Amino acid sequence: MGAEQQVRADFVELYGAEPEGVWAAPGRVNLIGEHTDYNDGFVMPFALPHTATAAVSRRTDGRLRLHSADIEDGVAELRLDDLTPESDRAWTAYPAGVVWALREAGHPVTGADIHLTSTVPSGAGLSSSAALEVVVALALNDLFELGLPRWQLARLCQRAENVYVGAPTGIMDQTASACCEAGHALFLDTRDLSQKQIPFDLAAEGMRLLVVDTQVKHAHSDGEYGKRRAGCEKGAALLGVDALRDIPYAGLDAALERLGDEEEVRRLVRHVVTEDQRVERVVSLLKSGETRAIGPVLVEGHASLRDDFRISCPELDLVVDTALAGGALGARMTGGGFGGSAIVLAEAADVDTITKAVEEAFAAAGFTAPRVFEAVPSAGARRLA
Ligand code: GAF
Repeated sequence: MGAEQQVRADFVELYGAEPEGVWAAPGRVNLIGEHTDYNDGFVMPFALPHTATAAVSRRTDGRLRLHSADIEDGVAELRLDDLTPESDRAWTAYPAGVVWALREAGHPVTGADIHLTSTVPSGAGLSSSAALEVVVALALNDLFELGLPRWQLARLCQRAENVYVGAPTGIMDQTASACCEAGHALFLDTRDLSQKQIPFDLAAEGMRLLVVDTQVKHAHSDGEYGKRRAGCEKGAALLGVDALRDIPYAGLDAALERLGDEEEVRRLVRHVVTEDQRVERVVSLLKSGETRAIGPVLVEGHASLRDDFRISCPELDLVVDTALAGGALGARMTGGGFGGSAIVLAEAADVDTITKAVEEAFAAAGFTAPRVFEAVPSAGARRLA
């Protein structure tokens, strides 16, 4: 049975009737542009083939029933009027938070039965939470005929995560899940959410992009992410700008000088300003067909996250160092950091050697075996049935 049929059959067994529809929303990999999204900067994610899938029906009685095939928790039954920010620490906070955010914004959602399942690895920095949020938002947008555009669904999902779940994340992951297109990376300006789909078909050029999930679990609500964000906001305030996006690359040295002995803030500012510039360089290299030349830019990005932003970890560094020693074109950590996944850009012919080298290096270091898979830029959120 395919994933769509399975989720439909499970819905019938749980709730005793056919769902009104089935939707899917993907996880993402970020090619470049890390920790720039809450600084009004640039990002460049693409969607994974891995998705959260939801079978959903409307209710009219103010109740929300939630079930996940991936968690042995039974059906959670909630009343819409009782949904309260930061009251739920379980997985249900993501879908419930979306319902809360829609209603808080005045949209007439009167209840739902929802059954979810996901193939996006969780805690791997691949946006499993955003996939859950976006699939629910898209389903409710369709069923209640809310007519909200994708970017606005992404904003509401971000609000669910920031306020209801309590994680101070930016807008990249939800926009990637909602707006990416197959065969493309999404060049997103997080200030005004303007977007460009950049063709990104590595297979056609004899290359591959590997995701290496280090199996080191990360969490965004645990404080370190928030500290980096607060440090960036402090930098912007000290420099008298709305957001670090407003510091041009050419003005970086002068800005760093003005920050004087604020050493930690200086490092954060240097990362964000140089990272925005790296996104622009990658976009222009891809546009001019120089795909292999993005490799060194990815490596620079990793060094900046490791040394200036200080959010890498030994496992991520080992992936990057081993892949580069094995002939990769480029490699870097991806996502929020403190664990999660790295990406490796390589010639197709080198993939097996690099994968083996990374696995052996992990074994030699005594680390848990990593999970390695190829990432193909895939479709964004969609209705399946
Ligand atoms: C996490 C966050 F959710 C994103 O908003 C982004 O800040 C990313 O970390 C770092 O680039 O995925």
